[in-house]
Amino acid sequence: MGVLNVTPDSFSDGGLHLAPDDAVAHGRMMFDAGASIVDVGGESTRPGAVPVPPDEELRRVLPVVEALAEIGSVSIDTRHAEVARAAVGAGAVVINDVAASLGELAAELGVGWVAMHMAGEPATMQDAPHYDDVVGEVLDFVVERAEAATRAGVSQVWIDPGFGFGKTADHNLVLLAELDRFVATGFPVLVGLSRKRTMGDLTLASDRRVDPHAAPVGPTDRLESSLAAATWAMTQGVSMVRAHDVRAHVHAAAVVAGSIEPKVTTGAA
Ligand code: HH2
Repeated sequence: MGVLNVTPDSFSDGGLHLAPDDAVAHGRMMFDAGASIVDVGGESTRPGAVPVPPDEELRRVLPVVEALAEIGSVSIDTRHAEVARAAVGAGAVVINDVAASLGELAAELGVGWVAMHMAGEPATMQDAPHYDDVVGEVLDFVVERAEAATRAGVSQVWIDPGFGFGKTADHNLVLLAELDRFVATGFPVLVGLSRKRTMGDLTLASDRRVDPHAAPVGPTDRLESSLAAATWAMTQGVSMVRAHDVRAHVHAAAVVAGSIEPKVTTGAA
């Protein structure tokens, strides 16, 4: 799943694709690089993000969804029912729902749905995240939502632990370590780890073992760490990886798939 944020303030690609033509060109590039689906979002949900009024979100995403839906499968990354409804009208086939509250709408519209876990709201979710049992609580939440959506008639439901959404780095790492418990539910699992802060934390700690004054590792310098995390997740059995650097992740997926099920993958003699 390629990430396409049509926003001025997303944490790693904010402002890069604000003009619809630029966004569509980037989406096309991600399809060409092997993305199965492009995830279009018009509101940043990074920690501390200011909410965007739905009419502005719609203005950003609709022309982009409409154009990309002509090329391939598009998901709409939104928390707002009216945005999801209009995006599906424009051709989106999946609602990527970071608040996991639009399952019934997905059933009504006959589209796929991602149930992601978020503790609280983006503006405040990183203030003091607390869980007694982070894996158990996140798992119970997404499974309960996924089962309800399935009962409501959604035929394609993914569950997503929501890395970085009201979670400390330790919470994220425990969730990553225990991804197999999500896979064991039988629901396909989606993970979004690409360029996130935990990648920066781990790589900075590694750099500082060599140089105590090493500078923090910014979002666009987190490709290798993101790939390592995505590769781990794929070996645990996740079904979809949400990523900014599509070609690199598709290559990683090809190597994981080839290692799990060896077969000839090139035409070379
Ligand atoms: N992460 C982000 C946004 N949407 N959706 C799912 N299902 N899972 C995720 O982990 C996820 C998501 C945040 O990343 P990004 O879109 O790059 O940034 P921003 O929220 O700043 O636009």
